[in-house]
Amino acid sequence: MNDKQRVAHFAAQRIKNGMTVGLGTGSTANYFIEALATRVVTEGLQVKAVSSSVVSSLKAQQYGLPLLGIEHISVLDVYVDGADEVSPDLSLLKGRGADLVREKLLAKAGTEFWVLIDQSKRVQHIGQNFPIPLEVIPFAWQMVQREVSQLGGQGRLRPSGNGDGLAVTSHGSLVLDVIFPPELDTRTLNDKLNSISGIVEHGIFFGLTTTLFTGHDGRIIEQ
Ligand code: ABF
Repeated sequence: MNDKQRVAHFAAQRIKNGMTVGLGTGSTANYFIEALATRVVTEGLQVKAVSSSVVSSLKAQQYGLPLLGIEHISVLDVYVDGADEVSPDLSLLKGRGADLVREKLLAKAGTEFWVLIDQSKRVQHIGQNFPIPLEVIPFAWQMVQREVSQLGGQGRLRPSGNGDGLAVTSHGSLVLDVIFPPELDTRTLNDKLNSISGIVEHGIFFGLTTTLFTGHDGRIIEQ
């Protein structure tokens, strides 16, 4: 078992009967979905699940987890997801998989938000290893780019997976990946990005994590 699997199994053991659980997206979230489904099948654990992406919905269905449509819920007991970067104040960078909107809605709807990572995701500051993804309304992308450049950001539209066009999210938005000057602190950047018209959502998750579980050399660190 690798650290991502171990941390996902650990978190799945924390889910209690009757909970409504948000399912994240990515390899760690996949391990969590699998571990949770195993408990449902083998222990008769009763949960309702809400998914953050089509891929995770398919995964949940494959394992027989009962799913609610996101439009049917306003709160969750817990949202469980991975991250691309986690800084010491438990701010996150997410969204390398492009679909940010559902992930942030579920993270905010969760009474708790559990973040599952291995040690490779720890950074000193958000944006250290990856640009910040901004999901933008297509016709506004140049206006958004101009506004972020006034903050010192350098952005480019994300190409599609096969490289012959642009990445388009499931909501029909484009993704502008932006490198900001490292001296811009996460709170300030989060506030500024929240206020720019044309940005549907962005990849900084500030002040949302309630518990971080890190798998590190076979151990789980909880904070
Ligand atoms: C998606 O998957 C993204 O928001 C997050 O960035 C990433 C984490 O991936 P993994 O668990 O595969 O490392 O949720």
